Amino acid sequence: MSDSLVKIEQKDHFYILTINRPHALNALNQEVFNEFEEFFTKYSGDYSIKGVVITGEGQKSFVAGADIKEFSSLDAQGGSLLSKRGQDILFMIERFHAPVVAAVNGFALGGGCELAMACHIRVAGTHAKFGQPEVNLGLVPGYGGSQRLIQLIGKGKATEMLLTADMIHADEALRLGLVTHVVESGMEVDKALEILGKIATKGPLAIHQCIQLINAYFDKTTDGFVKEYTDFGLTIGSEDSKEGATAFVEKRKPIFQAK
Ligand code: DAK
Repeated sequence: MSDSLVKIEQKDHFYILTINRPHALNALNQEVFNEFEEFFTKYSGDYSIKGVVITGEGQKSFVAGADIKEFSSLDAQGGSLLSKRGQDILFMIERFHAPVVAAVNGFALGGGCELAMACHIRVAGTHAKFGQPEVNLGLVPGYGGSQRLIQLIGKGKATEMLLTADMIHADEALRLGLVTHVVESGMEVDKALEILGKIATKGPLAIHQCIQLINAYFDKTTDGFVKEYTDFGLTIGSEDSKEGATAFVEKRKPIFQAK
C-alpha cells in the first residue's frame, strides 16, 4: 500500500496506522476514511491483533481536521450523509475488539480531535494541541465531537471549547482527562505501544467485553449493569478464564487463546 494515505505497519501483534498527508497537516479526506474503513473491516474480530496505534506523519500535526477544501461545496443533504459516514467509521474504531490508542503528535483539531476521541486511549506529545474549531467555519462538529467531548471532559469545559473554538495544550488536556499521558515529543507511539503491550498480556475476550461495557455506559438503549452481569457470565464460562485461574494457582503467566 505504498501510495496509500494511511501507512500501515505491523509490529509484533500491533498495527501502527500513520495518516500520511503532512502537506495538509494530515487533514482527513474521504480517501483516508476509505482506508480506515478497509482496515477496521478487515481485522474486526481478529484476536491475533492485540492493538492498534493511530498517529500522524511528521512532527507538527496528528490531524488538523477534516479536509476543509473537500467539504466546502457540500449541500445540506451531502453534508449529513458525509457526517454520518464519518461517524460510522469512527464507531468502527470505538467498537473495535482490541484497544486503539491515538498517539497525538501535534494538532488534533476538529475531525482530528474527534478521531482521537473515538480511540480508546489517548497519549499526547508535549507540543500537542486540541480543539474543536468548527464554529470558526460556521459549522458544528460532524464526526461525534459534540458528544464525545462532553463524555470525556464534562459539559462545562466542553461547552467552552465548542463555543470559543479555543485550543488547549497537552498539559491541560491531561488535567481535563482528554488524554491519559503526556510524553516527550516523538515518544507518543512508543508510549502507546507500551500501554498496548501491557493490555496484550490480558485475556483478549475480557478486553473486548470491557470495551463493549465502557461503550454501553454511553449507549442510551443499553442497561450497562445488565450487560455487565451477562458478560461476566460469558467470560467466566470461557476457556481463557479457566486458564487465568489455573495459571494463578500454578504461579505462572497465563496463555490465553481467545476462547
Ligand atoms: N484541511 C485542509 N488543509 C489544511 C487543513 C485542513 N483542515 N489544515 C491545514 N491545512 C493545510 C493548509 O491549507 C496549508 O496548505 P498550503 O496552503 O501550504 O497548501 C498546510 O496545511 C499548512 O497549514 P498552515 O500553513 O495553515 O500551517 P500553520 O502552522 O500556519 O497553522 C493550523 C496550523 C493548524 C493552526 C492551521 O493550519 C489551521 O488553522 N488549520 C485549520 C484547522 C481547522 O479549522 N480544521 C478544521 C476543523 S473543522 C463534515 C464533517 C466534519 C467536519 C466538517 C464537515 N461533513 C461531513 C461535511 C469537521 C470539520 C473540521 O474538522
